[in-house]
Amino acid sequence: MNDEIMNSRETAVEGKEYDEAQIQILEGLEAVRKRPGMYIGTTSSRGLHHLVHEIVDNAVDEALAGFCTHIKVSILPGDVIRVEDDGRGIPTGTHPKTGTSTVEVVYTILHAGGKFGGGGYKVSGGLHGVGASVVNALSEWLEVVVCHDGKNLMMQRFERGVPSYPLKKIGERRETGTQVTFKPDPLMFEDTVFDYDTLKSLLREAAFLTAGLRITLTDLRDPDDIQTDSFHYEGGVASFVEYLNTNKTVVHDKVIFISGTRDDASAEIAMQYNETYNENILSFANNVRTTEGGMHETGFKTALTRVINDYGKKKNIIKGDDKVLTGDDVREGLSAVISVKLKEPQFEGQTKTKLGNSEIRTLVDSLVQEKLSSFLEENPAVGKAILEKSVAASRAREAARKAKEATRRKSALDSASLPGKLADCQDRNPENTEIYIVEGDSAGGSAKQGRDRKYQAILPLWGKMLNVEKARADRIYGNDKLAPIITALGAGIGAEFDVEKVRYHKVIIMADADVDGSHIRCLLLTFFFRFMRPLIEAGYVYLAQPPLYKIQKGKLPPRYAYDEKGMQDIIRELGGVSEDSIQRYKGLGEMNPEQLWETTMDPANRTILKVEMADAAAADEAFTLLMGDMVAPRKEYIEKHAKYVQNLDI
Ligand code: 1YM
Repeated sequence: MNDEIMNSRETAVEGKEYDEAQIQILEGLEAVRKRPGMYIGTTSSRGLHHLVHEIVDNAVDEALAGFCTHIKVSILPGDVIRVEDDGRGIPTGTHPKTGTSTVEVVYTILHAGGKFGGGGYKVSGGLHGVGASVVNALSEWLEVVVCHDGKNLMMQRFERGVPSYPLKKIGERRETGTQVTFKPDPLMFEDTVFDYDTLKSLLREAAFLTAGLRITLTDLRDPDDIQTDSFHYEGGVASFVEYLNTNKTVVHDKVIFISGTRDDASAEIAMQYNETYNENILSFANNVRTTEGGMHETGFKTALTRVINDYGKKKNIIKGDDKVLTGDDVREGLSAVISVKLKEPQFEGQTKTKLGNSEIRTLVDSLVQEKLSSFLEENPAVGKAILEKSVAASRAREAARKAKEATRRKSALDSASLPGKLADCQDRNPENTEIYIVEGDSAGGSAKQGRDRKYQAILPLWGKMLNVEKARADRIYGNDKLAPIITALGAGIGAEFDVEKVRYHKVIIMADADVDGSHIRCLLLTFFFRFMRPLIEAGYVYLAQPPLYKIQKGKLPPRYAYDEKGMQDIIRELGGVSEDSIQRYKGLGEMNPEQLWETTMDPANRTILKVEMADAAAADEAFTLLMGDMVAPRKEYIEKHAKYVQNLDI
């Protein structure tokens, strides 16, 4: 390497400044070779193919500047790459700052790119905007052949980034242009074999992104099997979308095209719906694919959802009570290409393929808002077709969601851990449904037989409950008595509890009208209060009121009383009854299914008490008093109020 420095030095204009500049260049190239990943993202096959992209990018820029019409890429034997263009040719004159040729500057100074060669800004191409010098540093050798003046054919060779000799004349030529040939350094890459198809799609993409440019790819590695492809699209990104929709039935004939520029940034968007259910949005920043999306995609998606919804409402295609179309709805069957160009792209994300510049979101959003809205106004048939497609997507999604929920209910049912089996109802709309949490297995059996299975679910519980006041949330979760309640309600517990997800808007505790029943009620209410408080706040918790007495006089229909006074009233009403006509229920289990339905479950006859939380603090105190550690006051309270819950003012 020292020899090469010496060689270069011989060509120096003169003096110290030149030496220092040369040393800096060598240090720069050395840095690239030390940490190639920092400059090209990866040294995998992707990084290898990216080298081609970097060189092609310079030629594409020349095409964008309006001087180049055809780029040829060849894979030569030995996996050597050659890129040629018919542009102006890289300037060959002496660069004032370094005293070397501009060609050498472009190929040896990091980030040289468009900062050289005269004034005008050039967007930084390539994944990281690194340019030709990085490709040079990572190549075993690289040769540039240039005709810039339409007379002299100039050439320079580099080995691992270092000039083998200064730019020199090798002949004469009338046509201007640049030819770069390089062999990626096997010391720098995991693999140096090029994949034809990868290059093919990369170059096809580049051709789509630069309307009118022709790009040809030829594989000359095997003389018996020469492959070649040529890409040339007058329509640019619109052609790209047509290509994405090849072999698909399209919803509207013409691709919608939107473009605009603001400050230093520009955007081109093409979109067309097809009859599939897939979304295919490709985005690019400075011709580099942004697979992780970013601000340009976000701007597009946000504006698209807004514009389609607004249009649908305005044209009455989305009716008043229809759901708002989601992003997924409006993107179903959409093929789109978003291509933005900007001065200083910020690439973020795991693979550095996510555009971070927020000014681009605003640009794309306002372009889509303005131009797509007016397009839809001007093309009502297209607007209608798109809206109908989106509304259909929305309906399908809603149906799918319901189906999924139904299977989820099923799996809750299947759960082997349920101590009492949940008998679910048929209706899936929580607003219509109720669940009876029933004390005891026999009462559970009667309730299952007596219920209206369309909207009434039954969850029998047996045994004594855990004293929830003392239990922590994690123990509650594992508790085999409470777990089925949590599962059946389907809304989680504690901080995670989501009242929106509750599967029944009436949760009815049905327990005996005795002290044990009171205990169960108290435990359940404590549980709801502690771990599902919004359930009480929403007014979803109720207490069933089973009768205490049945009064049957002769052939008259039976009458039911819920307390002593009620019984006396009925007896008086009936003009007195015999002792035998009065039955005192000891428990819910004593009632047959018909009786249970008639007295306690039939909305037409039953009385259920809504558990209200007028004063949450007071309720909390009462629960603590009743269920906490202080046994004496609890005992006293329970003895005083057999049906205390009603007296608790909750
Ligand atoms: C096969 C790769 O690099 N072509 C190419 C590069 C340049 C120009 C033309 C060019 C640019 C400008 C003026 C300008 C570059 N020039 C420079 C720099 N093909 C390939 N074709 N004249 C010619 O940007 O003003 C960098 S790239 F910096 F020297 F101008």
